[in-house]
Amino acid sequence: MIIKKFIARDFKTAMKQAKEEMGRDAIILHTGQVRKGGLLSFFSRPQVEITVAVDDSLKVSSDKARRNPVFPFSNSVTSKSKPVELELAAVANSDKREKELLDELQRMKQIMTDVKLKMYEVEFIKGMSENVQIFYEILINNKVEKELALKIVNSVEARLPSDKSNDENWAKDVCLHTLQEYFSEAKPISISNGEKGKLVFMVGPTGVGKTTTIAKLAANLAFTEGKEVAVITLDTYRVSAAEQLRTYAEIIDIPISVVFNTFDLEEAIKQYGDKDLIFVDTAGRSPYHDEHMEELREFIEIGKPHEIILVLSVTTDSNDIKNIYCKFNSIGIDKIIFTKLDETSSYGQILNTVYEVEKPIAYLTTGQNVPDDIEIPDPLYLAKMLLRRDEA
Ligand SMILES: Nc1nc2c(ncn2[C@@H]2O[C@H](COP(=O)(O)OP(=O)(O)OP(=O)(O)O)[C@@H](O)[C@H]2O)c(=O)[nH]1
Ligand SMILES: [Mg+2]
Repeated sequence: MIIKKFIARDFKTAMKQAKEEMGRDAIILHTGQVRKGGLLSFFSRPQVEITVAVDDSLKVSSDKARRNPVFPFSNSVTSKSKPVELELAAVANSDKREKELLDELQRMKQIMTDVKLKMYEVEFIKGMSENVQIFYEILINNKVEKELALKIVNSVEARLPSDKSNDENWAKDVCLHTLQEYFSEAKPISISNGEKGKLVFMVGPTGVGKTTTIAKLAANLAFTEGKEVAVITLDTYRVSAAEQLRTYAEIIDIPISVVFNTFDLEEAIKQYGDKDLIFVDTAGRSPYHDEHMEELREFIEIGKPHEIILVLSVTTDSNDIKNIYCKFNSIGIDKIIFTKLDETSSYGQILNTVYEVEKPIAYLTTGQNVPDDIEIPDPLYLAKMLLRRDEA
């Protein structure tokens, strides 16, 4: 990349100079006015300064291209000395170059958008009261996405009475109130009176805590609420996976079936028809593995669950969470469980996800202990978590 400044008495002249020297592909990075140096500079007429950039590799190749234009198919007629393959290679090269150019432009566009967003952010935040600026920092440190954090603090600022803008407690209350509005009421599994055979599928990527969460829920429902619970596992890929659930089932003293195909699934569901709740544990799926997703879809079509719960770990990056959600949502998702809250101090992923996907949270899990480390979060609890400062 070559970057150069051109100064002239007006914009047209500066542009002409730039084009002559840098070529037609040059991009303007900046324009402004300058005065010539020296004692009398203050009284002199301002001049126009433009800063332009050009990709140097592009300049050479485009100059060459202008000197030796490529006419893809004319050579086979006009010149027999050049083999056709050479011409094709030239076309392929020029296509490759064009793609590189487009990629480069795309990258520059992204940089400019980022710079614009940064400038907008600085200006926007500078105009807010100090307490709101502090909350913005807390949200960002909690990994709330920038655009969402800006939206939130903008509402907070608008709601904060002007005579209370320096009152930290007022600002905090308004912030908590605003954040709560981004969360709907938690929707834990509920079993209506007389309802039998409620079928709940637990799905999600590998290792997020599906089996452990089923064990926590089954134990709580059986011990605390006196419900009759059964579990079915479709995770037959690893012997240890079925054994893990079997061990929990034995401790809780509930029946378990290991199911290998859709026929067995139908049978097991019928068998447990008189139970209050049937959990179906599924094998961890890479959402990018179409074959696995298809298999899961078949089980869901046959099972016809009352609820499908997607289990996500808060230790997963927000963008990955969104991709995972999109893939799993093709089989239908009713609720979300976020796990491993004990493994992070930033909870922005939760807000970023529910804001984007608009699905209720059923539970949060906060550790490996079965059955204790599970909670039903209300919106105030979630809002408080997001305003927690990392004391470290
Ligand atoms: N720290 C922490 N660990 C958890 C939590 N929930 C589950 N785990 C741990 O995460 C690991 C994986 O848990 P599993 O329940 O086997 O996860 P899974 O989603 O069933 O995994 P696959 O069946 O392999 O896809 C285990 O070591 C669990 O103890 C949690 O809330 N916090
Ligand atoms: Mg499992």
